[in-house]
Amino acid sequence: MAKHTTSIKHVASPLARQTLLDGALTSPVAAKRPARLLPWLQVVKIGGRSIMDRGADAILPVVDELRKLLPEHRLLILTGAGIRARHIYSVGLDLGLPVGSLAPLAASEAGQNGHILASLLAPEGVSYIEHPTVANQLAIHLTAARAVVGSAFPPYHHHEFPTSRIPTHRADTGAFLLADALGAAGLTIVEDVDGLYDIDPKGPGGEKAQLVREASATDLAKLKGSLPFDHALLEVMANARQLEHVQVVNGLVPGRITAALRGEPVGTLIHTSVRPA
Ligand code: GWN
Ligand code: ATP
Repeated sequence: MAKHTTSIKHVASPLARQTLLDGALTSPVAAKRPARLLPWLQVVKIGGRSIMDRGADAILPVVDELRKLLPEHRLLILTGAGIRARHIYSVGLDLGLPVGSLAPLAASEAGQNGHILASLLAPEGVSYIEHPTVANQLAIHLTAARAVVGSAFPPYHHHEFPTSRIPTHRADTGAFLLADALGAAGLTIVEDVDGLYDIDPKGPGGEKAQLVREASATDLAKLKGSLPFDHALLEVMANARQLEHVQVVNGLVPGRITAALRGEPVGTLIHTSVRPA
């Protein structure tokens, strides 16, 4: 007959017997910089409202530029949501839907925009890949093709933070979280303005707006006023592990995405707190 024991079997692990809630206890084990999974990957986030909603006039030149970049870079192209998400937010809010129900409704537009872009790049072997595929099979897809397209929206669904009625973690935040987690070579955020200005260049008094060439995410987080990206992006940038900066560029000006991927400062560089290893 098997002998029963009441003794506790300890797993040999430095974290086995301590709370995970105390940073002083976990940091000797957890403070190490994570590995770069795809250090050769360039992530490019294409604006939903700023690029995709403009239709052929804006999309086709961007597609042309991305196509020409394929021999030089391996790309994860991520798309944002635009006007249809704004509409669904207003309908959903009117009906009293919680933020966690609104998040996937808006996210589905980011996916639609990705499907559109992927169809246009299909002759180059580029496909739309689903969130679970981005999570688990990105490397094999990028071995088969120079680029793939996905939704930039993070799939928080009912896990979205209820800090506001509009989802706070949108496409810019999702693109950054992915690029940083993968240890990508860079993230370029493509918009319809030359970068970040001191005030909205398309708002009242916008003709006096000054372009900010360089800024830190921590300094920007303290500013009031509108931004051309999610405010939550600045919060996740403050906790970045790999990416030293992102660049916001104007996708309506041919050549800007190409220059940004080559490391040239052609928009606004926003620095995280990460320093070169
Ligand atoms: O549907 O366009 O992925 O890649 O946040 O969830 O709302 O889903 O709820 O793999 O899992 O609409 O169906 O849709 O955009 O997000 O996808 O075609 O479960 O490939 O099924 O995490 O694409 O979609 O919207 O990204 O951003 O089936 Mo779509 Mo999105 Mo497709 Mo995806 Mo959400 Mo899936 Mo998902 Mo849902
Ligand atoms: P999404 O992918 O989430 O739809 P998007 O990339 O399409 O986002 P918008 O939300 O349209 O981007 O943001 C870009 C717009 O932000 C610009 O067209 C500009 O008018 C506006 N904007 C507001 N504040 C600023 C600012 N301080 N500097 C530059 N642009 C600003």
